[in-house]
Amino acid sequence: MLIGLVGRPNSGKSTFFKAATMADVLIANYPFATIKANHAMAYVRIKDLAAEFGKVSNPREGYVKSGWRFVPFELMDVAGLVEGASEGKGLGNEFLNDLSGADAFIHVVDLSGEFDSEGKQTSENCYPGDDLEMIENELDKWYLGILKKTWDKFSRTLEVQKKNFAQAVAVQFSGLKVSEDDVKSVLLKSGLNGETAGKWGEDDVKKFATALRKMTKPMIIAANKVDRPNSKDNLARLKKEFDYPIISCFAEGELALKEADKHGLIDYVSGENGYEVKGKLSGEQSKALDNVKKVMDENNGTGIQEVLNKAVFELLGYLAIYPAGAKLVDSKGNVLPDCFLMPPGSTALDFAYRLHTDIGKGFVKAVDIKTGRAVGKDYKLKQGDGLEILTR
Ligand SMILES: Nc1nc2c(ncn2[C@@H]2O[C@H](COP(=O)(O)OP(=O)(O)O)[C@@H](O)[C@H]2O)c(=O)[nH]1
Ligand SMILES: [Mg+2]
Repeated sequence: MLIGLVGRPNSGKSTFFKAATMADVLIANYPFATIKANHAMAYVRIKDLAAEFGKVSNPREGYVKSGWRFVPFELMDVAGLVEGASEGKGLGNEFLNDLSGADAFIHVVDLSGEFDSEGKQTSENCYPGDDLEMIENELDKWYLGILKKTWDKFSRTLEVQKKNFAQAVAVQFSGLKVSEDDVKSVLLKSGLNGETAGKWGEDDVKKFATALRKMTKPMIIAANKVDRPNSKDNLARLKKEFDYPIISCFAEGELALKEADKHGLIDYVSGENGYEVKGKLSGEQSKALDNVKKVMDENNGTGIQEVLNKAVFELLGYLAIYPAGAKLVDSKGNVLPDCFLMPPGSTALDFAYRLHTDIGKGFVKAVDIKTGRAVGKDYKLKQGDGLEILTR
């Protein structure tokens, strides 16, 4: 699973990315500071299952802190999108390709209104809803461009040869994580008929491209820079005018907290509305952290962890599942070392195969370690399950 950060230049994508991953990236208040896509691990936060058994887990990947388990997934930071990107403007098409592999987008929108659609500072209040529409437009045109490239030939051949439309579109969009089922469900929702694609008008093709984009690149809005003077008004208006999930964020604050935590100055658990001072703070550090705390208090935290959790668990519906032995420990004495993110609808058998093909093949039953109850191969996984798989 891969989630991509999108947004116009200077909205705070790299700051969000660094705060979420603590990877080294260039943060700068000039457009296109980021040129190549960066990939790193970000984390979703769930209850540490070991805590239910009076233990603390020993994650092989990710980490555990104050009873919370942080499970890694891949996050991608890309260059900013500007109007015309789908026609090659800005860093254009090449970087749209970077976005192909994403399962979902976190759209980092700048609430401050202090920068224009190209990320240049202005004295006017630039309404962030315009950025939202611009990005949507560019993404739609990107999808439309792929469809149109071969549409005429493609739709005619399909009709003549009575080929399967959904299958053919999925092939055309290979690499963009578009499945046949996605295409079928878009057709159903939009009332378009794939068998007569050759006769679709321009508007039908557009409508189809947009619906396919929305289905295959679902989006959540990280409304960033909530600390700025115009942000509150802009946020209220955004929430009124758009029906995306919108979460107000303070990426710069999250980054300051993570840095201070890393240097042992404070104890901060991402997702909490607060921190504990551990080390000796200079007057300046103390003041800076106080300012962060003020914004956090108004915003109920920095919002960063909430965005990550919502993107993975709600937008994409993934499930965090622990493989477990009867005593919770593996052969080396590690407590619940693994936790895997499974796609929505996964079953106990899917999970067994995720662990190892042999475990899938030899599946007899699974035991829910919270209840001790045995479940069969068709059992639908539930968020936070711990399962012991018994094999032949
Ligand atoms: N006030 C404020 N500034 C922020 C916040 N997040 C990022 N910035 C600033 O916005 C500018 C652009 O940040 P960057 O992450 O490089 O943006 P990108 O071009 O979208 O990757 C930098 O000066 C950041 O310090 C925030 O939460 N609040
Ligand atoms: Mg950047």
